[in-house]
Amino acid sequence: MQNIKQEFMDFLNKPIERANDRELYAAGQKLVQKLTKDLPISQGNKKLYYISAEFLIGKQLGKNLINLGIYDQISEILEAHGKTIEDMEHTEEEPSLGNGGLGRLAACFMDSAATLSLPADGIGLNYHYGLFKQQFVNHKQSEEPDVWLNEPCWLQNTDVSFPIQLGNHTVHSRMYDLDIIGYEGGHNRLHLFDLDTVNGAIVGKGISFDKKDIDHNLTLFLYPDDSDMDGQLLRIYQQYFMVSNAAQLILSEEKKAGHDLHHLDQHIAIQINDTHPTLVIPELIRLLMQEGIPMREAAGIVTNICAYTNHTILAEALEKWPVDYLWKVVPQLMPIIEGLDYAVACCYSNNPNVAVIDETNRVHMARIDMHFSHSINGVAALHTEILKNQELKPFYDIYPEKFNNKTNGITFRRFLMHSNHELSAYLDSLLGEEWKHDASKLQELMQYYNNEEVLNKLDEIKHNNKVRCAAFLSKKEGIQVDPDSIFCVQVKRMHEYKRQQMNALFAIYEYLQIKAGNKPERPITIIFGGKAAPAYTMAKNIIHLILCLQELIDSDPEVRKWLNVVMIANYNVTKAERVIPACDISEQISLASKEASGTGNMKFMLNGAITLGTADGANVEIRNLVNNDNIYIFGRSSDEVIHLYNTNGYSARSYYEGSADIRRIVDFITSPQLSGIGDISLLRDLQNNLIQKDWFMTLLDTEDYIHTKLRAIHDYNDREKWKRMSLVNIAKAGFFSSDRTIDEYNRDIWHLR
Ligand code: 26V
Repeated sequence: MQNIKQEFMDFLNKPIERANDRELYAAGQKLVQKLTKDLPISQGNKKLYYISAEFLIGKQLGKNLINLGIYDQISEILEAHGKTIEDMEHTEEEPSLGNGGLGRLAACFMDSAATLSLPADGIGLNYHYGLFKQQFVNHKQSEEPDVWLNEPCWLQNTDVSFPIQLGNHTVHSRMYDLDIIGYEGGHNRLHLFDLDTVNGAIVGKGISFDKKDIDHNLTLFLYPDDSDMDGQLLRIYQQYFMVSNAAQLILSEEKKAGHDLHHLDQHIAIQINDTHPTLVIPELIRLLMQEGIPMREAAGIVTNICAYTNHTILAEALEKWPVDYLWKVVPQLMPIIEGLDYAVACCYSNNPNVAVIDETNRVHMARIDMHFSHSINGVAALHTEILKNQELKPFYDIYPEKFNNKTNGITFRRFLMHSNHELSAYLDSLLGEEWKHDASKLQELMQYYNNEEVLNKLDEIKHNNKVRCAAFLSKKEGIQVDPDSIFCVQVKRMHEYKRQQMNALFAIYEYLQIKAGNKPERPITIIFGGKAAPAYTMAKNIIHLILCLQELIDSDPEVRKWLNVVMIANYNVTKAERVIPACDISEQISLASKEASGTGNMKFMLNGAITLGTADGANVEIRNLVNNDNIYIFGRSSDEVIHLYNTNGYSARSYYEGSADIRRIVDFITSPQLSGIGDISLLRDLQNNLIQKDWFMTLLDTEDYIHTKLRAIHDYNDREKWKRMSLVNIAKAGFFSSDRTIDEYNRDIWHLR
């Protein structure tokens, strides 16, 4: 303790009382970096490289202090001098290196692999302006560069650099490293590649820039707009830049270790996180061929090394690049890709659905992954079954042994210990600290199922978190919410399949009820948060509807007392940590079959919220763990939905015309009340889409959703029942620790030990 304090004071170099928040943060960072230097890098016979376009790592200081075991000490030291650890943490900018679930999963996996002392490095890109920063202007989303890279920074400059051929010229990369410190465990690294010539000054209005100016734009943004050819070329440039760096780094480390490249598969494993890093397969083959290994053998080695994770069945995410584009961006890879296509055609020429290059001359990235990896995994049990039996069935027929499930997980260090200190400390007092290393120990909470004192304390903690969240929203977002209302929370990327629009329809339903004099049993607060892809019009229209509703309700004192709709701008990991512990009802309402897993659902459960959801993704596994009594499942099953798609059997209009209730709430979207606030053309587009198209079948489940949500709100008033449900959810959440997930990846795929 004394040591830590002294070191902290040395770095601060002034009395704590006189330091400002920024200085406290800088000293905290230096302390972490000093302690990290003494931690040896995880070692072993075999090493994993986790390649991902996204690493949504969140702020680093608090998490690192927790994992180093000194969070509480630092907190006490600061408090003894009139400061808090929040003062120290809040000035850190959150790295904008991800979009949603896939990127956050990569971050949780890095934390767990380090905690389990598995040798596992991440490889990605250092996006200067991230995805984008979301603001609301005139009830609409607008996008700005997310300027997150500033001093003092966690990234360390290295002198590692590789030549990368981009089209017809060669650039030289630079590697930045970020320490990944496990919880009382190992130490790994995240390698983020960049280009010195990239220049933020080329960004004009919003997030617009010259897409052809590769040397200056390459690592500016994650998922730059790809609605035109230049945008798609830029995506391929980014992907190749990422994986060529990865492949060269891996080979240089292997050579340094003196390993025989013919037996590379004994020493390394590569996990390909969705299709974005797929080109690592031909790139590694190419580099091995340069080392004198014949193509056939090189392809075999690479297949033994690589494993592919699928994160979505949505067609829009299954990347298919035109051959011409690849000839332009990566001509050096095309002979390899053609060779792989030929190898596949030799075996399966009668099966055009598995060809690497299809009849329209597009290269299917996922197909490269599936032929030339030894493992193909989905991210929840239901999702993996859908991959095997529907989406990827032609591949399952060829390679049944490659398919396996790895249900996602989350790190409890961030989503409980850091985000919900009070609950974490209370669990310690009840169960001891073992759950922090063995999350299944949370089950022991079940012994308190009938213990009134424990139930009341858990409820008190939830209420305290709601008060804290309300204060945060008021201070940082200018949003007022009532901590005594029920908090229904839906925070995630904006997408039609996630059906935020259905939640908005519930809000309209309640609004109309209140206007008709039917008050809910308790005031309801509906909290939204999430970004829409800049080119995704319908997702932006949904945001517009939500923001118009927010204003309509807020300006109506009669309704405001009973119903509140709020949308948090620029939802990110930091805001997630504030809102998740405060949630009562966790909204996981995707169209069944479409949400591969979801990981927010796990975070809410762990923090004692009750899931209101469809039988989709990991919701199914949550239900199996807590039983039907402790979750609200509604809506059509994935089998029914898949059948509707296959038979063209869904007609939104028939739901609209068939129910007066649905008609009333859908009609309200273009009511004078809402169009007086918003843009009638956007609201009309959304309404027309719901009635005429509704590709993600909102109206199919809307009535069931409304009834089930009202039942949940009713049950909330049976306080004893609700408290028990909450306890069961916390107790059963242990399965969703990413330590368990990583253990399974290692056991079945990587074999690092
Ligand atoms: C794909 C694409 C395709 C090109 C345009 C930009 C873009 C951006 C992201 C993606 C992939 C999104 C995939 C994703 O985040 N999937 C989520 O992965 C989570 C972790 O496995 C899972 O829990 C969610 O259900 C799934 O939606």
